[in-house]
Amino acid sequence: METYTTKLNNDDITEFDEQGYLFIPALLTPEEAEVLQRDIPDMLNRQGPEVIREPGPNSAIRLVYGGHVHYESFRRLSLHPRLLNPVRQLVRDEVYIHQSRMNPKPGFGAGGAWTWHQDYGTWHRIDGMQQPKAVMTAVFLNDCTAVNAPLMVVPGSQHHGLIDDVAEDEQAEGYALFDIDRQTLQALADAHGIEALMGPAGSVCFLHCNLVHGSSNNVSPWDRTIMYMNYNAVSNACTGTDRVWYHNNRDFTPLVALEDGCLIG
Ligand SMILES: O=C(O)CCC(=O)C(=O)O
Repeated sequence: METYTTKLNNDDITEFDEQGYLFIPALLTPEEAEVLQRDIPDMLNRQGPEVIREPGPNSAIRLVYGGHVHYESFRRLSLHPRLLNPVRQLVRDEVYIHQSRMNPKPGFGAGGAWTWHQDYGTWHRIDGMQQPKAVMTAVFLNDCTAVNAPLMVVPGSQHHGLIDDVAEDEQAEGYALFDIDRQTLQALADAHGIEALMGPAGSVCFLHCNLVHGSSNNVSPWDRTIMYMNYNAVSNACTGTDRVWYHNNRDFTPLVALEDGCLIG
């Protein structure tokens, strides 16, 4: 099978360093995506504190943390060489999982918006991550299109470093989100534009943890599920201990990749 396999080329790495993200459509095959999709209903039925709901009367599920611990399929995904090896190349270090979370973004307006933010803001201010040497991987579990609230990014915005937050928004219990103010977003978007990440299930985007990103609510009838595997450099292990393991994993053991066929073998 010819794939992007397990190694990025220099152009890929340059693109990531310049743009703050690298999008690889269909990095996982439809069969591999299907293996992951099978565990979505069970994840959505979980009752633990790792399940975060939308605020207000809506109560749809906004995030489910810790899937790489609770499900064999996602454990294998977290160690998949097509994710793990590129991430190592991008952070230039061995990595561990800082956290994983699934955002199901359900249709018919139930899946809420994400205001513009950088994930490093929370990880630095709350989890004690010292440097922005972490990479988020967004693994599409559904097709992401123009109409089902795709993830949007401001290319190159990671070069501006950690942007002062306006407020910590407690829009979902247990999940701090440091919004970016309007003036800053306007300037960044005018300078760099905004890109929507779209592709079939199995596509993967590697995102710099300081990249400004967000999404609108999903008014389409189609769910837009993305699994985020968020890796941190081992040399950059978090010092904070306030948050539970599924927000701020304390096991910094360098991850070892499985075989390429690990999801379907
Ligand atoms: O999946 C989305 O639409 C946005 C999620 C997000 O920004 C995040 O989890 O930090």
